[in-house]
Amino acid sequence: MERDKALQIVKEQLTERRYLHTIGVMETAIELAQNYNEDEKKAELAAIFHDYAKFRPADEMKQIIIEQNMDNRLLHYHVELWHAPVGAYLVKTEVGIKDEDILDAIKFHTSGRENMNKLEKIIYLADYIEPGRQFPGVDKARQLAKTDLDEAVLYAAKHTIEFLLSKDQSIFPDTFALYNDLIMKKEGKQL
Ligand code: DGI
Ligand code: FE
Ligand code: FE
Repeated sequence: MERDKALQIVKEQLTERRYLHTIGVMETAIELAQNYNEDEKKAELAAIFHDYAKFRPADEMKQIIIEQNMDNRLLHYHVELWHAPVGAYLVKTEVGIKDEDILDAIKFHTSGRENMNKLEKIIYLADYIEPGRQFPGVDKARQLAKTDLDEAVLYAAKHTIEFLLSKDQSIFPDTFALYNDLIMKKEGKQL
């Protein structure tokens, strides 16, 4: 699908602010794809559609999670997590994107997971560091992203966990799985 067509479709699903965020994620994801030898077109489309379901009502997302037999742990965790897997489903059924790599990158963009592939990491990270993001530490993440994809993803996972801890929020286990996975791979390299 052409970029302009994809942007036109997603624009209808989003607020102006969230659309600008999406453009930022798209540009960042393409840069990361170039830097780390990933398919630029897949990165572009995954980024454009990553927040497709962001404004769907919680009831609708809950119903889809149940009816489509998705990971039912999601229902016990924060509603903010739901737009990622539900987005992957809706991008497939409503938009007609069938590429499983793109759909997985959308599905895991919020929580992350163990053993993420390169495209998943790129979307996860682009979402965290796109130019519109402003929070303490984002520049460090942007710097790491230039030289070491895993280090940058680890930094994002770690700081997301810290952020959620500081707000007394529950944390989805897959985020810890991502953190542990990258920390252990790093230890493995050092030992
Ligand atoms: O959709 P975006 O805002 O662009 O970014 P995102 O998909 O990474 O979602 C971020 C939101 O989700 C942010 O407010 C933190 C929240 N979040 C991510 N993982 C968890 C979580 N919230 C809880 N409670 N638990 C999580 O594990
Ligand atoms: Fe999101
Ligand atoms: Fe996003």
